[in-house]
Amino acid sequence: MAPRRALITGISGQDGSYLAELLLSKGYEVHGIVRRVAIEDPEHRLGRIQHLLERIVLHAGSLESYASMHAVVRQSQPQECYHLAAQSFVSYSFEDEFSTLNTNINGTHYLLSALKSEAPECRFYFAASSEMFGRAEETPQHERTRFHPRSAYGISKVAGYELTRNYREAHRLHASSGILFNHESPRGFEFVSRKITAAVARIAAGRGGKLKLGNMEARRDWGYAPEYVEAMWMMLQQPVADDYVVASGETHSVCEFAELAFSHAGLDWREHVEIDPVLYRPAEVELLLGDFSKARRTLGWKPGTSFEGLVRSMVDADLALARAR
Ligand code: G4F
Repeated sequence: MAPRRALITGISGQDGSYLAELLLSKGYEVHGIVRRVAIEDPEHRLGRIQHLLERIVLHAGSLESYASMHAVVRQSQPQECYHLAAQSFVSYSFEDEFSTLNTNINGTHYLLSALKSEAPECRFYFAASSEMFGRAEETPQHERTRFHPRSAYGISKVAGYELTRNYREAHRLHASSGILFNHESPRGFEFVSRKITAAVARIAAGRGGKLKLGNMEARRDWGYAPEYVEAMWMMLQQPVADDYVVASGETHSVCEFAELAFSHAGLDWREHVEIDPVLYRPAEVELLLGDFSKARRTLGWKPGTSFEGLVRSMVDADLALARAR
């Protein structure tokens, strides 16, 4: 039997690389879309998928161009499409709302439209986000909790979620959204989790310096990224497309994250962390906590890594990196 063919946008990111590994392990033919500059400079820009390059097919394309999305879909003829690419840094979305909205909303629309015309049987996954809940009206948040996004990023994800639902209802696409809460790993430096664990390793290695953080009272529901990509795959194996919250079901503050990370390396966070008001966001999402009972019931998915396990494994990975330098 011919292998199933999957197309991943954002294949060079944290989730894309874990998802590519998962699909390859299941015997899929994996295609990915990356920017032309990445194909020309794989060593620097494709670091997370270096080890997969001989086993996947990369296409040059841009979320900003309908023509390029259409061409990649026509050429690759995917049976499953995972749309993970986005401008995904919430704080950057305050600096440039226009590019965040353009890339994230148009990119999703272009891809859905290309699938509708060139591969209408393809199953589609949209990477929605708990940022859509924003100033949430209820805790924990579930699939029916009203959205109140607090950033251009959150707004762009609500639009992508609605586009996905509309293509499901109006054009009969098998299109699902995963409303994923924060999910981390030793890969990916951009978010507060890795910023903290990398600083812990630097300080533990004697290279000093203070760690500057913004709002340490914000609370997030953090899980382990490789487990979350399994939920994405499970969604596309369902006979009927639907939307699911994927979360750990625990909430912790940034301060608790820092406290645990520093103490795991035998350090006291209070001696090494400074608050920098510049890092505060104009509108903060104060509290996220996900109710993943629908994913557990329907997909049979549940998280396997505790908050403590996640933080410790990220610190250990960064300590090992620092030692190897
Ligand atoms: O790690 P963060 O930047 O992640 P954030 O904003 O929650 O977004 C992440 O999770 C979303 C899912 O809910 C994804 F959709 C999104 O793409 C991304 O993966 O910030 C977490 C919290 C915030 O409250 C922020 O204000 O940490 C606070 N924070 C405090 N100091 C900081 C810092 N965040 C960053 N990035 N850097 C700081 O120095």
